[in-house]
Amino acid sequence: MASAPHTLASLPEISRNVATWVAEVAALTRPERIHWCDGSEAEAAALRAALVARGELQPLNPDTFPRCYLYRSDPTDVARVEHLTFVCTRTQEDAGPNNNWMAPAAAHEKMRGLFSGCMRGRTLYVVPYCMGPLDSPYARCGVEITDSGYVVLNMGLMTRMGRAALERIATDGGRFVRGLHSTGELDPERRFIMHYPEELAIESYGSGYGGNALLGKKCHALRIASYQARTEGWLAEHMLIVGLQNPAGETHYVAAAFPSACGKTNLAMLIPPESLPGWKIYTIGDDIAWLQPGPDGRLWAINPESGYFGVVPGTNRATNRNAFDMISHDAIFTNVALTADGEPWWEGRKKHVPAIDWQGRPYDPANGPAAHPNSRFTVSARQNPSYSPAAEDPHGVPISALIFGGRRRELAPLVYEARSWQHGVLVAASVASETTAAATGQVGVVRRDPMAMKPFAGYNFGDYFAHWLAMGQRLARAPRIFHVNWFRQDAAGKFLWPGYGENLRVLHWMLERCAGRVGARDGAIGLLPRPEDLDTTGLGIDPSVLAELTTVPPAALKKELADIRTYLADLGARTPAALYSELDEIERRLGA
Ligand code: OXD
Ligand code: MN
Repeated sequence: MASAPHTLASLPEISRNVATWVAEVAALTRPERIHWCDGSEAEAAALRAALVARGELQPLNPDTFPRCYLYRSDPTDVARVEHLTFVCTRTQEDAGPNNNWMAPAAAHEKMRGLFSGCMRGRTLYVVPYCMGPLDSPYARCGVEITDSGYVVLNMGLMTRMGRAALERIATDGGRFVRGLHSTGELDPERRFIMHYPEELAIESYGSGYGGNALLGKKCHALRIASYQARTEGWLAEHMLIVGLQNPAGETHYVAAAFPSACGKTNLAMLIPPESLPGWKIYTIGDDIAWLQPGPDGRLWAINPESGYFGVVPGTNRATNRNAFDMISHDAIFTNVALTADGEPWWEGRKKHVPAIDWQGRPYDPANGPAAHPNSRFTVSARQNPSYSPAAEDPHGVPISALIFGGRRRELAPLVYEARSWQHGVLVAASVASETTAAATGQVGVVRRDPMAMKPFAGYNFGDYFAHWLAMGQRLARAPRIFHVNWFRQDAAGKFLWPGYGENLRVLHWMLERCAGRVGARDGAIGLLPRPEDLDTTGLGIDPSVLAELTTVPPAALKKELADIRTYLADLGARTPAALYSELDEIERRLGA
């Protein structure tokens, strides 16, 4: 698995398979020049300078935000476009009702038309990358061909990019995920994100926005990888990975899946509150986990990424000091506002006021938020004060608990535990959450988002749930499964739980459950903490609020179960019968 010493070879000489594909793409797209990325700092610096000279990047205040840049995307291109994202398997049934589908031949033909001659006058960048530590048996490589310098800079932060990745491709037998990307004309009518899991290929045209254009992230590490993981016996999930060290010095790792913009980055770099002294947090990843059964019967996780592409609004020293410090140097900001002295500004930033909005206009509150609600930062994970060296471990970290959750005003309690792996798979498959600005479309509507993978599973959800069930059978020491909801509100719309660092109290309960040191109440929905099981010292939370947070009104649960049953049935015949048995069991316990 170690890199081959191709140090004397030029980049195009390292892998014949890559070079052949680059030549084919160049013949189709007709670029003015081709640049093979070596991933060096000198290369990134030259590219930043070129983008600044062309007005595509703007340096931010060098005293307060050294080596930080602002990038403004096209105002019609600010989020993932789920309605223009396709999974192109041979049969529509394999993509499932959870994906838009197009037959591979038709999709290739459509994309060929769009890509034909699209890089005339532009540079074609060849971006070899490795998802996961370069020496990890679990890492997988890809090559993105793009005509966007912004994409190259972001891929340089988000992945292990350059010569070493190309060398790994060569030693891996020349196998890699082929990702072809062009910003095209940024015309929403000519924008498609196509995935061909059976061919390990991606084609993306017409968008320069993160999740549509940084192909290593959602397209490769989730959609293609989830498909590949099923055939190879592992899991590619939309999960953060975090290590929690308790005051006694024991460290446990948990992985947590929440839909986009529901606080994964905050949880991954949580700051323990002063009222919980002695805890330490170690971040492994904030968005994606690749999970493998280990020889010891436990589930082991790596973070395939090496950087964060996080939501900016709401970040401040009180909500997430680590994140704030991490983005105050060497960061790329996308679609934030500017202060008069050239600092980035976003809603929730306590200091200063915006002068210029995210579209470059003088700030006027009548135009809406100053920063786009889905404005982002891109930084290397190494800048995170809580970054763990274990993120570089080729074998990953062992997972004690899996956590699922969503953003729900009502119904879902603060936390509960699944009774078994099979029950946990139902809990995960039933996740529902209010939509956020991470994808285009209406915000705040509750939708089902199984395992937080609705936009990212590269195959039929029925098969995906069956794969999850099968994985449990291969794990002698499977992680326990929990569900959380930090977002429960009272009738007046006030959040019942303080969230952020205080979420550690809930994580503490989970770890104590894993160690068999704390009790729970057996409720119909699952195992819930009794008031005395949660450490709420110093929180000043009213007992009635705590009671509300940890109970589910039976009538509402009954309705929810009926809704889940309909949802699963609508997914079709491939939904495993075991999930219906789990629903029957909850209904039986509810006396429904
Ligand atoms: C992301 C997303 O960018 O989930 O991570 O949209
Ligand atoms: Mn995400």
